[in-house]
Amino acid sequence: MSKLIPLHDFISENHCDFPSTELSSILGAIEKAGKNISKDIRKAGLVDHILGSKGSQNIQGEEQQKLDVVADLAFIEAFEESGQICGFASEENDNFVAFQNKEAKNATYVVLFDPLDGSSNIDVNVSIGTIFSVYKRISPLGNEAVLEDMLQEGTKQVLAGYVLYGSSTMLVYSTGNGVNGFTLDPESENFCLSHRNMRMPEIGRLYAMNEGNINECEEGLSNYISYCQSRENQTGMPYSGRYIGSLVADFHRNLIKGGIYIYPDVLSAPKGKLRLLYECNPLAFIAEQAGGLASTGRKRILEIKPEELHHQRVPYYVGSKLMVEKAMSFLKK
Ligand code: AHM
Ligand code: MG
Repeated sequence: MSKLIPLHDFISENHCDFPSTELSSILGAIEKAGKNISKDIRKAGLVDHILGSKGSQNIQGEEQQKLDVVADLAFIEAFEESGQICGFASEENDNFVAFQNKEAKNATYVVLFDPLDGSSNIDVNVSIGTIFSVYKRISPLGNEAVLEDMLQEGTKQVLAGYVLYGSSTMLVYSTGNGVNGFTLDPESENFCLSHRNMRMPEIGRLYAMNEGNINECEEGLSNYISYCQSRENQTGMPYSGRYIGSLVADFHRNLIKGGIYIYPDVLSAPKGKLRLLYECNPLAFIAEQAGGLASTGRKRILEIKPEELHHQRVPYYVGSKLMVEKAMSFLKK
């Protein structure tokens, strides 16, 4: 077997993908926190303090922490320690945070992240993931980060990706020059290059949507789903439905095999469920970098100007290029 290439070596060999050493050390912080969370997840059922709801008490009367809070803290600590981040916003925190020390005020980047996506799967041993997005600050160096630093269009991302805690743990990222994937080697505890220059097939045979919502969405979409299930579709055979309910896992499978993931606007979530900044933008960046597409059904995700930090949700169609284009053609303009 050929020699494994650890992430650190890959970054040194491909330093032109990283416009600055600061950016590579941010990826190093993500790598470190991702490894720690992966360890926690692997023993989640065995350790009292990481499963269960925040606010509940364990049998000794101690407060239990949800795994997503543990993950949030691990990433924040790694970002702060890196000294390269002036502020962050996370799905788990009510507001964005500007780090206060001098080093941070002179740092160039902000990070937005969802520490552990797929909350309904956390306690039931199904794949979950961390999603991250890095931007250059707009505010002047030497000052605290401000809200405008966080509210940038997805096209401005300089680094984005995810850590998938699945049957193996993987780190997938892009700096805008293609997509590479690394698998955590449990022996050396290094993320090693396993998926070089990932390309999403232009078309696949998989569709992923919570079909429990089918009667709650627009007619064009239910017609598209019927098309997926028919022999009239682009492959001449019904597609297979695959829905894990963890966006990162559904996305990753489609990235490798080809497919489409849809979370539309529905009656119970009139703007869609997924958050533009924490979930949709980073994966849209990866999708496009791998040759796929990401759209609201009407508009390119990466061109949406964010207006609010937490509540901005969008309908989401992401995956293989020809499949997303076909789905869009079923929707009213
Ligand atoms: P979360 O941020 O609360 O975990 O919600 C996001 C998740 C996605 O990972 C997943 O694709 C979707 O919600 C599943 O939602 P639903 O259960 O409505 O199908
Ligand atoms: Mg989430």
